[in-house]
Amino acid sequence: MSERIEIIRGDITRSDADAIANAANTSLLGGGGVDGAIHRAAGPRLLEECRTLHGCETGKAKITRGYNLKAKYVLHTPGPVWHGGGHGEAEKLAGCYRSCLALASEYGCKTVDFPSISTGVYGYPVDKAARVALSAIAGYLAEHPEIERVRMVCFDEGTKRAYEAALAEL
Ligand code: AR6
Repeated sequence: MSERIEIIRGDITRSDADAIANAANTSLLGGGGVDGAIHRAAGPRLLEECRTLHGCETGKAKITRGYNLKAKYVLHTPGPVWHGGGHGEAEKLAGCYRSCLALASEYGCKTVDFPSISTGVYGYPVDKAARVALSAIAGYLAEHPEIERVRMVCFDEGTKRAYEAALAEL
């Protein structure tokens, strides 16, 4: 299944995948980083729909339409804040990827793009996060042929290198 996973450098707000994931917070009411960028690019109707969702637990996901984005759907998932690794961070981070992909399957998406969840403001070390993310994605794809392609859209070169290294280890 790792031939269905790609690592690219780019801006996820420009993605043409069926669905993009958003590294949100539990309020689902927007924030900085990739969350802010996705809300700006999608337009104010995204926040209106998010207000109807009443938040989301860390490690789970909720879906909205994509509005002004090319992507048809946004998969909003609050990643864990890094507290040293002994507080269930890896299981929660894996849950983010699995929950987003389960919603993508349910809504008939064939292609899904992810940002590097939790490795910005939330402080998750990117090498560790990349291994957790890619093993969760690969595990899901092994059981779900309906998802044809998953891309990690990395905003900077260091993040891209970390995901490439983790993909090579799968
Ligand atoms: N496209 C792809 N990746 C991006 C983009 C973009 N346009 N912009 C930033 N990144 P972060 P977190 C990368 O901090 O750590 C928000 O305020 C960024 O370089 O956005 O999960 C939420 O509301 C980094 O590699 O998310 C939460 O409160 C990655 O996206 C909190 O931040 C994630 O960085 C979530 O923190």
